[in-house]
Amino acid sequence: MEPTKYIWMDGTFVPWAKATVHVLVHGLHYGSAVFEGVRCYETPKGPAVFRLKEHTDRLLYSAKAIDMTSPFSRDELMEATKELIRRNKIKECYIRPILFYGYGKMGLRPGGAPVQSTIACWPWGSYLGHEAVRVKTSKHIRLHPRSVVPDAKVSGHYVNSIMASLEVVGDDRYDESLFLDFEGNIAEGPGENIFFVRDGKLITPPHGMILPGITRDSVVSLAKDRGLTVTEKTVKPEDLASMDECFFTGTAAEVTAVVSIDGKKIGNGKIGPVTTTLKKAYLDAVHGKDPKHQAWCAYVG
Ligand code: PPE
Repeated sequence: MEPTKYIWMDGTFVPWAKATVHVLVHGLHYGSAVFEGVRCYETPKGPAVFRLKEHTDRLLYSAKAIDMTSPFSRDELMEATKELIRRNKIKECYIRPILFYGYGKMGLRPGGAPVQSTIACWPWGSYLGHEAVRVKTSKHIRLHPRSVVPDAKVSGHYVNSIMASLEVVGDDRYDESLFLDFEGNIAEGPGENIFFVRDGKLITPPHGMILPGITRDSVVSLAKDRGLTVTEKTVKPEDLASMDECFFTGTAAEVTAVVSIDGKKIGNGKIGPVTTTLKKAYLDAVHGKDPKHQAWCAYVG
């Protein structure tokens, strides 16, 4: 991780190395924190944070899932994000806001622990490391929707994603893992949503078991703008043989082609035309080059 100059912490900007906490913060012990992953891109009008409002809204929605009240409003968090980028004088970066239960209370009822908030940013290039990835179905299932609030981005949930990710570490046949849900349907990657293309039409697993990604939502709009049909429906592993293309979406992963699952090729095993079109559409939109979606770009100024 390449440090930047400042981190926003509880309302003030502190030098990167000074943004520290006590080892007894509640969030460290129990995962009682909520976070976002956001990206800022260079555009013809200067740096712009992609869908900052939607990410900030999701952060505050996630906080509610663990009965946390943010000390800062949506507008304050959005302004802090933009000011952080201005102060760090960075054109493109990954942004990581987090709200966590802090120091002063142990035990499983977090009420009484102070809520702390930080926003950091740093350069983060290719997340999956390849233009096209080979995926392995995890032996772990996506968290049961009744065990957690599945559409909240709670830090503790991510142990599930870590378990799945560790399965492909050191295995040079695979680049990323994939979760099935408790009913055996394809759910999502450990940090990405998934789409399939069959006969020129897009299919993606529905809300309910997944984190409903903001990239997923953007790609659905961009596909519809191009006259493509998008259906949200369950996909079973046995349906994979009939799919022509597959790709992951996510803030970190952007649009990344999936060319095989469990060693079996998807379509001809190459990056497909619909994936290529939507990847370009997404990269144009984040770089402020899609006139229809200017509202997605929060210009830092
Ligand atoms: N599912 C999961 C489980 C997930 O973590 C992400 C984001 C998505 C789907 C896609 O959501 P969105 O970014 O709104 O399109 N994963 C974040 C964390 C990655 C990390 O390793 O940290 C991200 O992409 O920033």
